Amino acid sequence: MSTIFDRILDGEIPCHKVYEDEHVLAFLDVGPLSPGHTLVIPKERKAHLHELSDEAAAAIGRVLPRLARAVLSATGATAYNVLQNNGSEAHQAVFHVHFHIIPKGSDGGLGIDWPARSLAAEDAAPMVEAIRRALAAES
Ligand code: DGP
Repeated sequence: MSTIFDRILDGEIPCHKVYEDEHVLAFLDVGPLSPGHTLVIPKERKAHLHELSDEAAAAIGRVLPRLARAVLSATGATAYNVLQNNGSEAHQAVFHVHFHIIPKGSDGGLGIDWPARSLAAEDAAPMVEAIRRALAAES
């Protein structure tokens, strides 16, 4: 299914582009939580992070720190969040993978509800086992 970011990639609608390479495009969020709020997207058209190829994921990882430095430098912020939502229950609205770089400070930023619980040992052991099994099945 085509998304608004596909249309940006195809040049059908404009964006305030800050960076582009063979695999990645970055542009300002149209509804910023703070000045400099930037979206970083792979050119690979996948809805969720876990669907990305290693190549697209590596390309994003390669430029994220550089883009974060540039956003900090441009805004004067010293704190920021990198947010990446997957699934509508997790607040994803555009179903093309994207990373938010959101400066945090007196001029706004991401508000986070973080309802932490305690990790019980009897829960941790089977969870580690299940995740390791899933990882092993991937390779
Ligand atoms: P998310 O909830 O993680 O799926 O965030 C989607 C973000 O995309 C949201 O912060 C607003 C932004 N957005 C939606 N449509 C457009 C658009 O047409 N242009 C730009 N630049 N940003 C958009």
